[in-house]
Amino acid sequence: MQLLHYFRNSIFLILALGLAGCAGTNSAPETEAGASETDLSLAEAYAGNFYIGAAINAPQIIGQDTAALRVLAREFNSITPENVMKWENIQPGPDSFTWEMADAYVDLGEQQDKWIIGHTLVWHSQAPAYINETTDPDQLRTYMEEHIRAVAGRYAGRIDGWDVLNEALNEDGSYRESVFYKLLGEQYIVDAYRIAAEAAPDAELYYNDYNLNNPEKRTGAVRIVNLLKENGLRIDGVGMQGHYNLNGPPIEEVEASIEAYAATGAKVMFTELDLTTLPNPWDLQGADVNQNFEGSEKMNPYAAGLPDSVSTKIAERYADFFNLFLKHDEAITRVTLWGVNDAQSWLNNWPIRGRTNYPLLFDRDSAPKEAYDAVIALKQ
Ligand code: 9MR
Repeated sequence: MQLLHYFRNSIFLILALGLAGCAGTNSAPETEAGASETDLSLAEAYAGNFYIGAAINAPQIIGQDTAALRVLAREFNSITPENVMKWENIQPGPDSFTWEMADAYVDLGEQQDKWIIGHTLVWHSQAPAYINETTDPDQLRTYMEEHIRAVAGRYAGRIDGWDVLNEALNEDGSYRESVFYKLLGEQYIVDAYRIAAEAAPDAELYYNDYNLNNPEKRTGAVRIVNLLKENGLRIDGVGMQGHYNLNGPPIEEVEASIEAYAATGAKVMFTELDLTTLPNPWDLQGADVNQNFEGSEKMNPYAAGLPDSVSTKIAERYADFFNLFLKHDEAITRVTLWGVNDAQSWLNNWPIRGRTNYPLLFDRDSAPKEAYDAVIALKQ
């Protein structure tokens, strides 16, 4: 399936290049995004390497954010639902499902011929109260099984890859004490992947987490992959979320994790890439995390615009990461940005609400940024 997508992309690329050649490129019309139509888009430029994805939100799914949708159509060939498939949104009660937005998400992906990701089946966060408040292991196992069968089963053959389990590890590589782990132990992981494989036999199945560059957490993720393999189960890839900043993590740490996951035989994906450009209160020496930083100018330094020097720093950091991804493109099958444009980014509201952040490749008007140019330039 994935090969087929690559093949289709390559054909598209050859056609596009052929047309460009015939038309004569000098008078190329400008697109809304500012790029020339005969320039390669991100998806086209990286078609031989890996998918280029974006997380999309509700206004985009329902067609309200038209500028973002134009960029999505042209620049990306994979999508992830930022929020609409989370448990509390899709199954708020044991017997109630709200399929509308998730259905619209998959329809959009099919209309635009995207590699469609499902996010996420089992996660301690954004789970409804009836899950978090369960105290009976059998009841919880049944809830989890019904949820995976219903959701993964509904989109079987349409969703290409599922984040089956999300963020199940602590930073030291041990298992997070989620309600699932507390009541069911490690077996819940084995069960989740067995059920997902049955419900969506054609979808790739992933483990997804943040800070997977961290050596201790890396060990935990490798343990999960091996646990599944030892149980005769399928795990197709490890998703490194990639919520990074301008200084950390070190590229070498990220590379060591790519190599460790690839060595297990799993594909590697960057599933939620963004680079925060704002200060983090937890990085400040002696900062009181309970202090309220909302509205603080010190913590929101670029509210009126980004200085060129910082824009260039972001671009260089993106280029460093994409160089690394290209170096490991045999293992890496997808790089997904956590949003189409800066306006949409969760980082405007985390860890402090209401800031102006610049973490993605397109600006608030969905125009390509210096970082976009830097990423494209690696393929020219
Ligand atoms: O970007 C998402 C934000 O809009 C939601 O409020 C939040 C809680 O559901 O989740 C954010 O996305 C998270 C993703 O699902 C899992 N990894 C971390 C992402 C950023 O918090």
